[in-house]
Amino acid sequence: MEELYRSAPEVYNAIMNEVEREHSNLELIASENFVSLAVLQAMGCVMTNKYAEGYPEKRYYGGCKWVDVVEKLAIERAKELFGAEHANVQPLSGVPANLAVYDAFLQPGDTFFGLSLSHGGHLSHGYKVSFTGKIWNCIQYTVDPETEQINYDDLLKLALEKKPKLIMTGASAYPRTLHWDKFREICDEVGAYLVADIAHIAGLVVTGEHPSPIPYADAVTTTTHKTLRGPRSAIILCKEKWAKKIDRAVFPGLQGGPHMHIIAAKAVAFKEALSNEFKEYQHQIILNAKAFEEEFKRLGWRLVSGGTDTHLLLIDVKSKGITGKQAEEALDKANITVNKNTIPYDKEKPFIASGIRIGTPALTTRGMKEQEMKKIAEFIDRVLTNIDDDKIIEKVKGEIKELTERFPLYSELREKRKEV
Ligand code: DSN
Repeated sequence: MEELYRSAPEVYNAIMNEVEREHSNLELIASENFVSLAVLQAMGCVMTNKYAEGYPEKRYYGGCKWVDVVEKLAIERAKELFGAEHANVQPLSGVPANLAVYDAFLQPGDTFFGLSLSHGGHLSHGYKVSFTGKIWNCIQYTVDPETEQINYDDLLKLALEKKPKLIMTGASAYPRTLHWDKFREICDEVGAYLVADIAHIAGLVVTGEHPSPIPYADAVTTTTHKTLRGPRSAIILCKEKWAKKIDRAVFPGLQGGPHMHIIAAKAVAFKEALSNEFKEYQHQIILNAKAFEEEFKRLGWRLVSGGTDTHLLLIDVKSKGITGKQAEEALDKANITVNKNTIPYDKEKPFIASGIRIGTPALTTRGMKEQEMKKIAEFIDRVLTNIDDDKIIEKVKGEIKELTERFPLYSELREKRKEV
């Protein structure tokens, strides 16, 4: 970072402050993680300089010999990792990946289904303020009011009535297993494409901790920076018969030049994800989430759907009289980072929300295990049951400092920090 320090000290300083923040906070945002230094180095490489519209060996620019090497590696590793017939590694992020898939399978105005945002879905699954809810006619399905889980019989009834051309599945705040075989049956009943957005659970899927949609879905999208622990980006996987449609939708349909430095970093991350350590890491993510489930229940918190099968939990903080916003702000003061989140049938607006979402991928990367999760659940409980007591919050913050010092993050960067 020496050159950065010399040429843009104010940016260097902000970056180093962020390194310090990541080290000294307990990161519980379920969609975040900490990449390896190898992934970071690839993201900061000279391939950012290169235009490479097209696909390997079929580019619209000269000089693509070495970017072809990394894109082919990323494609082959993605196919191996997911057991997929075809991979497109060019989507810039999750929303563009979803847009490309809709464009491949739908005409403007066609009807598709997506899980409602406040029931765990994502903006790009057809929410009204997203382009995905404007270009296409999206009908949002919901979870069952009793179980707070997807009711596949109700979904079939809705599909028979509305006849969607595509059903988007997957979620951003759904703590339970997604049953791809049941989604497939519903799609077959009405002749719809099945698409799975596994952004949150991709790491769990490739290591067998969650069932894989690959055998069932026509296309699968995923970001690469959540449980998969790669650079901030996305990929699309599909059956060979859809390869051309998907590739054309990504380029030239939606995007121009692919970000080759990020594709290089995806190739690095996919190699890491093929390792045994990654398998153990994903298993620990689940053990840690289960430890949270047990401890939060013991402390008397209501968990949406009663618990978790994945890396995340939704805590209904309104059941103890506080809003998600208040909870997020109080926890922030103690250096615990979470996000407020609506819960199914929430009466609060998304900016206030009745819940918080917490996830274990980032802390598990730091090496924390079940006993640390139990301690952290207790910290959260202490803050949330004393949100107006700054003394208690300050005390918890002190205990968190001790904990984070025992699990250092990015020491290589922090030790070389220069004063600006
Ligand atoms: N923003 C991501 C999340 O937090 O789940 C989804 O894209």
